[in-house]
Amino acid sequence: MASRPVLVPIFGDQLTRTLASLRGRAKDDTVILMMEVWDEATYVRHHKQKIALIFSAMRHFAAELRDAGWSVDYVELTDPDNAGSFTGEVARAIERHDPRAVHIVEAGEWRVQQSIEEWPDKFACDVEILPDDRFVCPLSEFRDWAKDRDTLRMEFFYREMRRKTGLLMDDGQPEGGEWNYDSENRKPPKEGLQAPQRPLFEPDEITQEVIELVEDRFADHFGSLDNFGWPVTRDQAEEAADAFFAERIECFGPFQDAMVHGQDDLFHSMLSTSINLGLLDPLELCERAEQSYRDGKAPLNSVEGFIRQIIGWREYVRGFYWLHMPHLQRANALNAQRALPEFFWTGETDMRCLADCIRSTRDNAHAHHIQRLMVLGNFCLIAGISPREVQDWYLVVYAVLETACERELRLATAESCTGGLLASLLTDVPGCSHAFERGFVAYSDAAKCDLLGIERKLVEDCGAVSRNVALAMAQGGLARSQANIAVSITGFAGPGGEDDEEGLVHFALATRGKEPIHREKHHGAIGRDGVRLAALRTALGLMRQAVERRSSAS
Ligand code: DLZ
Repeated sequence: MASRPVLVPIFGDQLTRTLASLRGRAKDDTVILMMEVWDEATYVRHHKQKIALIFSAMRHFAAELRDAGWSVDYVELTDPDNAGSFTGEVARAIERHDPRAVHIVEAGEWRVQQSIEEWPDKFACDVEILPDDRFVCPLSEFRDWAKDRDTLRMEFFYREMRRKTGLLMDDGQPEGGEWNYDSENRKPPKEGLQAPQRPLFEPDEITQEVIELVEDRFADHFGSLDNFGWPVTRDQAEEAADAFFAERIECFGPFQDAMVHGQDDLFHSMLSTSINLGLLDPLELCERAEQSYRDGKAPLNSVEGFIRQIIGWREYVRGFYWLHMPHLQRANALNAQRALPEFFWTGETDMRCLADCIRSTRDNAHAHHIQRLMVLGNFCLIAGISPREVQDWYLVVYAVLETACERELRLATAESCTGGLLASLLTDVPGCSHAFERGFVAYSDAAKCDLLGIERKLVEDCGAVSRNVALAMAQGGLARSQANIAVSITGFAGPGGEDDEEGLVHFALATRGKEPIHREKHHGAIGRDGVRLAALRTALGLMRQAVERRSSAS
């Protein structure tokens, strides 16, 4: 490589050779960076199969890129110098390669996008964040569509996408005269209905190694690795798609709402993991589905239903997510507050449909849309289960408190701008209450001094939102509690005074017998909710690192 290259980080759900950051790039001027990082694998306690699938697909993709002549710098989870986060790893790669620029495709998750938006300020080289153009509807288009509507009906959005792509259109009208054929898609299963087995892929050496890694490092995560058979390469994903179009699409529509005990997937395509990782192109799949109909191999109701899942629901949920984040994370329009029943972890319930869906999720790391929405989702809606708890089950969270419980650690919080939100989050988790020792809400300067014993002069000299006050808050929280670990938050959630930097937040972590740690974040004017939510995430991240590194004895 003659001159300073461009560094192209590729995340685990960007495994596409035509990714915007690779398109048009010269191989001898590019270093691709792929990173297995602890933060991603543990920010929620992902299902074991999900971690194994992503790491295996990443390793296979790296090998495929190298075979094609790309230079790939791949950091494994077990690398002793692994920094544990995307930002930390990009920083290390910048030291190794001295690139003239970093080109990154925007993240699929708000949390990760927040961190990459900090890169231009953090790194000395140019950073270019490119739109992810693997979707039919760019986010700006979704925003325009949503702008003047009272209600955002998926069905109307879907019609726009049909018009835009021309899929199943006939001279400007929907093929067959209707936009939606769901009324034909609710057939009960006939006695003895048997779907063909979808292809399961025997783990090769790479996958086997990753499975062992996951068993070793993530032994206490939910789910089983016994049935791992997901496609981990583009070739395998295409084979899975071929089998769906040859054997199952015909019955997919009619039996879409059916469930048969012992046949977890029935006629569902099971292609979403490959689409979401980037191994399959969603539009190509829709075109193949349409072709099956045009060739007389699949009925219109099946094909329309399949296409609606992809250019309708998938695109709509993405647009809705970005439109409403970060508020969506804590939204609870029906004020549903009931805790998630214990049987969601064990599958032990007499309600057979629920037991089947939970067992299937544990064994396969997957629930198709009928299991997910019609059974699990409907149960949670009717029972008034807190949406946050349901989301956490899907993502399998609870990391901080569970680890603190296991290690018999006690936590304390000292909060200013988050006004007790962190304490509230830590008391949301049933069965772990004893790990949370106490919370101080010290919003005013006087409260910081009275409750946490901070000297008034320190607040006057440094300002309430400062490194020194954050450190003093965390140390005060530790001194005035029985906790082993205390975290503090003080910041400007905005809108504030002229001199206040909106979105600036200082954090500190105090651990008995250790030097306290300070962190500082500049979130910018992302709104009061946005700053507070981002602050919660950082504080939880600090706590998680602390509880994972400590046992109660230390
Ligand atoms: C889900 C996941 C996991 C478990 N681990 C990694 C990882 O170590 N490295 C990586 O590049 N991607 C991982 N992913 C997928 C990311 O979470 C996903 O790319 C981001 O959430 C997108 O914003």
